[in-house]
Amino acid sequence: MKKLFALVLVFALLVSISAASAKDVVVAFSQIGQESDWRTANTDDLRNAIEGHAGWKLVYDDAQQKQENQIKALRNFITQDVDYILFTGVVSTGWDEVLKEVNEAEIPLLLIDRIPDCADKIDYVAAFGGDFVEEGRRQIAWAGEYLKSIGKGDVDVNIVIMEGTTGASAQTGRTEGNLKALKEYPHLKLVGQQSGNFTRAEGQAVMESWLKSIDKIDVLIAQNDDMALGAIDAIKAAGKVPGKDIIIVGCDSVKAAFDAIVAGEMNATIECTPLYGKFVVPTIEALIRGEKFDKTVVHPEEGVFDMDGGIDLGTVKSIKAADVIATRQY
Ligand code: GYE
Repeated sequence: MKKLFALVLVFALLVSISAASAKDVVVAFSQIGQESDWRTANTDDLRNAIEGHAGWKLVYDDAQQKQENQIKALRNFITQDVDYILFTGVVSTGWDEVLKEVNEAEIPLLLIDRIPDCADKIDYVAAFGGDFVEEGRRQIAWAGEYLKSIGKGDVDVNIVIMEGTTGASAQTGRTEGNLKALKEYPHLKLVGQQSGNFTRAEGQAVMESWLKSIDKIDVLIAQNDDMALGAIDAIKAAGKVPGKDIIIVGCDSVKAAFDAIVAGEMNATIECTPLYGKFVVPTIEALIRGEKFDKTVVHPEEGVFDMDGGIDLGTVKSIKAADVIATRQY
């Protein structure tokens, strides 16, 4: 018995020595900040995926919405000689130099979420992110098709577009999709277009000022759910009924938006998933095995959720939020 115990002890010791001596895989992540529920879910998901992986370590940097902080973080990652870099840029321009430095340091780069404009000029392994132009198209198409479905397809309707952080690819892409799709629905009249910076507080403030300066607002398109939720507070404070007096379409499909839809205060949300851990982990595992990638671009499949379901947007049909709320992960 004693011998067996000693043997087990030696074995355990050997295992722990080999585990400690194996070099950790260091994955560094330059995150934009924490402006929205989407961003929190994105950070949590990647943190869990990487820290939950045996032998992997996360080096995390929150840039607090500042490009210069992100540039500093990337240079720090290079100095630390991390093994892999995950990157999403607060705005789409101004990354050429620092990402070339990442390339020169031969650190494999994985782009997630907002893809920088210089992507075609640099090397990266893969890019995982939403199809922002399509998301913007879906927002307008949802409003247009919904109005048709309630017999208001040929009534003039006033619409406002609340944009995300100016210059972020999530904003430029969604705005491009919004404006292109508006041409298909000539009864939707654009009466306001302003940034709410992807935050609840700014969404509320912009809606407050619109309600004072614009006579009639029928539809709010908010380029993320947080701004839509802030706007709901402003609409209520102005004595109007969100979801009825003003139709509200958000983007992201975070839990709080599902709650608002089920409560009848918001009409629809276009999904943009923040859950990239399931793409990033297998990619890094494959790189470790020696597999090669060449700028693989993946837009995850995404849905549209609303009060009643059944609105046909061509590429996708909406699903009733109440039917799937229990299955949502973020
Ligand atoms: O929609 C918004 C977030 O880049 C897709 O950023 C992301 C956007 C998301 O703050 O809520």
